[in-house]
Amino acid sequence: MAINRNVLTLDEFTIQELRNFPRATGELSTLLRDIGLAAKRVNVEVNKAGLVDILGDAGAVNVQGEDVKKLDVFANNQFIGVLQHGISCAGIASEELDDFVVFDDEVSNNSKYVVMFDPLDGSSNIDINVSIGTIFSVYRRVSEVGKPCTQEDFLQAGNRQVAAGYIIYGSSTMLVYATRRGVNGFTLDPSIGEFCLSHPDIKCPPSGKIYSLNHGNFYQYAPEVQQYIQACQKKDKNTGGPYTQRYIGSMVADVHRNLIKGGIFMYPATTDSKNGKLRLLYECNPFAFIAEVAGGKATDGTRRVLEITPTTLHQRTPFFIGSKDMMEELEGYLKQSQ
Ligand code: P6P
Repeated sequence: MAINRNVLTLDEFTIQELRNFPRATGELSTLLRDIGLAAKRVNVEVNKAGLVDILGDAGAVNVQGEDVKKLDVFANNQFIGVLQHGISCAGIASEELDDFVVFDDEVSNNSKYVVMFDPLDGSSNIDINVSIGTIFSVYRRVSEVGKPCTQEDFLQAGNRQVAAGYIIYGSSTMLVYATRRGVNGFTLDPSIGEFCLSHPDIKCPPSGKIYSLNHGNFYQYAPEVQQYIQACQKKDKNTGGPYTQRYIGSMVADVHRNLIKGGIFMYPATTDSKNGKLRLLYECNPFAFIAEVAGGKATDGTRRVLEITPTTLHQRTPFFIGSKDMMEELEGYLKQSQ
C-alpha cells in the first residue's frame, strides 16, 4: 500500500539529507532547524508589527549608523539565542553588532560552524508593510575545534560557505537555503507551524526580463553601468525584451523574485559610495552562493563575489547578481571600462 507522504517539512528534509550522507554528524541539519525555529518566532512579530508597540526606533544606532528599530533588535536576539543554545555553532557575526560574538562554552567551542547573518534586512520597510528578510551564511570554522572561534573564522571567502539562505517575510513566509547539493524553498504552513518544501531544487532561469536597481542613483553610476541600463530600456520583442524595471528596495524581496522568475539585481558603486551599499559577508556572499548553485552568477563588477577575501566584518561591495545570460550581457558592458 502506498504510504501517503505529506509534503516534507524542513525538519524532515534536513533529516532526509542527513540519511544521504551517513558520515554526516547532523550538526548542519540541526543548525538549519535552529534557524527555522528563530525564523518562526520572528515571523510572528513581523506579522503583528503594526498591532503592538514593537514598531518605531529602539533609540539605538547600529554599526551602519542607521536607526535601529525594535524588530531588528528582537530578530537579532532570536537568531543569536537559538544558535548559542544549539550544538552546531561556535559563534556569530551580525549586521547589528560591531564585532563577532564568541559563544565560548564547552559545547559551542566543540561545534564546527560559525554563522553570519543580517537578522532583518530592509527594516526601513517595516513600518510600510513591505516584505523584509533575514539573510544567513554558514562556514566551517578554520580555527581549532575545542577552542573559542576566532576572527579568521569570519573572514573566509564566500566560496568556502557550507550553506547559505534567507527568510522572506512577505505574502507568505519562505525559508530558502542552499548547500552545494542544491537550493530548496520552504513555505511556512501556519496551520501546523512548519516550513514545508514548496520549491524543490530551485534553478535560476538563464534569462529574464526584469532588471532591478535604484534609478535615483543613475547619474552617480559609472558610464558603462548607465549604458547597460539604457540597453535594458531599449529592449524590445526582437532583442529579448521588453524588460520591466522592478525595485522594492528590500534586497531579499528583489533578489528572491529575480531568482525565481529570472532577472538581474544591481547595487553598483556610486560617486557617493565607491563600494556600493551592500555588505559582503552577510548580504552579498549568501545570495552569491545561492545564485551560483541555482545556475546564476554574482560579481562585484570585475570578479566573482565568492572569490573576494574579506578584510573586515562590515565591508561593502558593488553587487550584480542574476540570470546567467543577463549577467554575461552586463559583463560585456562592464569590460569596456577595464
Ligand atoms: P537604496 C535595505 O536598506 C537595503 O539594505 C537592501 O535591502 C536594499 O536592497 C537596499 O538597502 C536599498 O537601498 O539605496 O536603493 O534605498
